[in-house]
Amino acid sequence: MPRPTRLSIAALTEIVTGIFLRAGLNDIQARSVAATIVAGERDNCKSHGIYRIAGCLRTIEAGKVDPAAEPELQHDGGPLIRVNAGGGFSTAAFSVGAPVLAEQAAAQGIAALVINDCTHFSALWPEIETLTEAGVAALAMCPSYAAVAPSGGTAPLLGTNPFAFGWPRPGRHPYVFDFATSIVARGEIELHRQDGRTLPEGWAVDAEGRPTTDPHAALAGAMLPFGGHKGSAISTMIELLAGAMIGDLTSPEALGALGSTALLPAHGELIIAMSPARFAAGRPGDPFARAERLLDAIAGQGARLPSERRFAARAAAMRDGIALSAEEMAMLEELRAG
Ligand code: NDP
Ligand code: PYC
Repeated sequence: MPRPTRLSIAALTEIVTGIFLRAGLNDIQARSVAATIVAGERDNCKSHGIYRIAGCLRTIEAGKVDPAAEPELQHDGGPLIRVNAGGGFSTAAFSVGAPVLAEQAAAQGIAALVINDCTHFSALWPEIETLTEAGVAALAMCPSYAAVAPSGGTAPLLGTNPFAFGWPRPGRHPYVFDFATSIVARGEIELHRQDGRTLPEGWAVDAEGRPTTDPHAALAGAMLPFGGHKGSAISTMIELLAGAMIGDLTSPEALGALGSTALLPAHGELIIAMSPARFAAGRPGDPFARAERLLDAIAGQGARLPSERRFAARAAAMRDGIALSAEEMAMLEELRAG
């Protein structure tokens, strides 16, 4: 097996940012999209790492993203903050809204950030970590495009709808989980197809609604929600809260507007931030100390906390660089050459 090439985080960030600037994205979009993709690669979250660059470029070339969009912040001083992404990437809109969200949550106890009219492809944990670093707990969710059959159904309707949560742990990595409400992210199925690997059973059905382990058939058919009716219900909640409630597209509407799963979907996102200090004020016990007792007890049973694998991968990447295969380096070179 050939040895991987190791790139520093800064070097990979420069390459990926350069690709997006050359593709015509303005500074805020190029830098925020590159940062989330490099974070995915750094933390060994391959389904949202450099493999996503090609999809972003296809979507830009198809004219489905406004490369010059400047996110517009709308805030009247209350707990509801809105950023209109103006047809640009969600990452740029989040970078504008996040400081206001964290400040309002700390001041008022709870605040919500609504992002509208954005193209969305990214993992949610980088956003959650921005908020836990500011000392607030956070929930984030968004629709995607119709790719998942509801539990008991047979055809794509719900999105892979990611759901993420973070809790700040002073002096330690935060507690963070971030998962698709389908059994896995669609990106994971696409990576199986790309690498010629069959899928584990129970991930998907084909276009006729029959169980399949063939990634091609799965992509033409429907993915399945995690946890049967429970994942299906959480996914539906995300359609309602982060689609209908925020005045943006649900997953079937997003697919209808885009007309293809080969491009990245446009819809909205909802992020809710809460101050544990404000919620627990006047009650016995420090919420952070109590949380530590619970989390330590979980780990004490030998269970791993979500994101531990990511934090270990991050530590290794910061020490040794990000390991990229020959194929991945060739892909980056091709994308750089345009
Ligand atoms: P995974 O199933 O790989 O992981 C989900 C979560 O569970 C992670 O926080 C992970 O931590 C944790 N976890 C995994 N195994 C264990 C274990 N044994 N014990 C404890 N915790 C565990 O993720 P998905 O494939 O569901 O989703 C991947 C990404 O795709 C997410 O970041 C999501 O935001 C993104 N996504 C984005 C979409 C979009 O529309 N923008 C749509 C769908 C998904 P760890 O990372 O440390 O393993
Ligand atoms: O991996 O399911 C996914 C996904 C859809 C849109 C962005 N990521």
